[in-house]
Amino acid sequence: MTTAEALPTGRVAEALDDYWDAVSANDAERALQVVGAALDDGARLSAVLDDVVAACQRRVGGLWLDGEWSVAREHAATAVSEYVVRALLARVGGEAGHEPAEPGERPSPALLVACAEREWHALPALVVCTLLTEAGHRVRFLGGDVSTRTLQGALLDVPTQAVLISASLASSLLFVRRHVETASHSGIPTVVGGHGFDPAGRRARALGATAQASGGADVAGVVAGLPARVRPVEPLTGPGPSEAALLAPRTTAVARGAMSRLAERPDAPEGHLADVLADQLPVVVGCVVSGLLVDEPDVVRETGGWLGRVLDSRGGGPELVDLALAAVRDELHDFPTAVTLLDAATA
Ligand code: B12
Repeated sequence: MTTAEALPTGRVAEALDDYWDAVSANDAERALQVVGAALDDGARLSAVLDDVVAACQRRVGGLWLDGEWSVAREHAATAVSEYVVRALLARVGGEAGHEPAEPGERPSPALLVACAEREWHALPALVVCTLLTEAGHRVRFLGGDVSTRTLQGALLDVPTQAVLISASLASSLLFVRRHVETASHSGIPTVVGGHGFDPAGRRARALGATAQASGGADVAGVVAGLPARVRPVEPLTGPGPSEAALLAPRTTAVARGAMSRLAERPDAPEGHLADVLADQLPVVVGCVVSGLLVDEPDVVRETGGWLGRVLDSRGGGPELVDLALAAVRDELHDFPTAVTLLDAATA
């Protein structure tokens, strides 16, 4: 059933408009009332999450990209939506009942949902938790920025059916791989998802994930098709993964070095534009790490396109992206595979 069938025509648009007003006013209670009213009118939970909450977040992202909203406003809006989705999760019975009913009784296996390390985008994973809980699964949400150690601890604490890993950033793939390794070494299958992945599942396969799902619509079916146990993933070998391992701890240093190179130019970016570029370059270098790991120049090509939009709306011309990528390339002179990857991405 589509959203249009679930709600009278125009009702979703109305809910989205009201929700947007509440979110932009940082009024979490009102935002919750809006989605509560839509659900009471017969809207499906998945429709409310996709067509109201996620749609609002996309609008927030567009405003930041266009330079109209600050990161602080983006955070505040996301906090409202997180409040709403946590309330919806509680409404479908989530995060409760993890303890065994009787002392000594072993709880049934749960789905562990975790963001990759350094990944702050927790809301997408929370939406997935809510829909899986509604579908009858026992779900445990570990939150944003989950370290390997935290995941290891959780796997010891909770009998686990599968680990679901969320990555909104294409620069997170190395950290996704660590979660895949951790889970598979305990025999536990993994499902990955989020904007960091390509729809065809190429990156997920390269990282050794058991499966990928696009979101709430297909995740329950993907979980149903998982094997009970998996073998430990094979190590990633070859020049790309080797350079990725060496480069990852130097991401910030490489980004800083590239900024210093740019600063020496007569046409160097200045002021706010330079600050924005300095903020984004570690993400670009992180995408080079990801591209090396999964052997895919597209990861870097996409981040170049995104950087272009960010800089363009802040007064940087298209040539600034080319200059920035060239400065990163120069800074990576000790990483020949990374240089080849960047050349392929910018060809
Ligand atoms: C809000 C937001 C932020 C906030 C996050 C605040 C917070 N507390 O969460 C802040 C301001 C901190 C932020 C920061 C950054 N962000 Co941001 N952010 C967003 C934004 C606008 C919304 C994210 C969101 O809440 N979505 C809502 C959910 C419901 O939507 P969803 O992702 O579509 O979720 C579905 C699917 O993805 C899927 N799914 C997701 N995870 C999983 C997991 C599994 C297992 C499965 C099966 C499915 C699944 O199912 C979900 C439900 O259907 C997105 C843009 C967007 N359109 O989503 C950018 C976006 C994710 N951000 C982006 C970037 C680049 C950044 C920054 C690097 C920018 C910067 N340098 O400042 C930083 C990085 C911070 C970090 N270390 O994580 C890019 C990522 C591009 C990429 N693929 O690499 C995006 C896509 C924006 C863009 N188009 O450029 N961001």
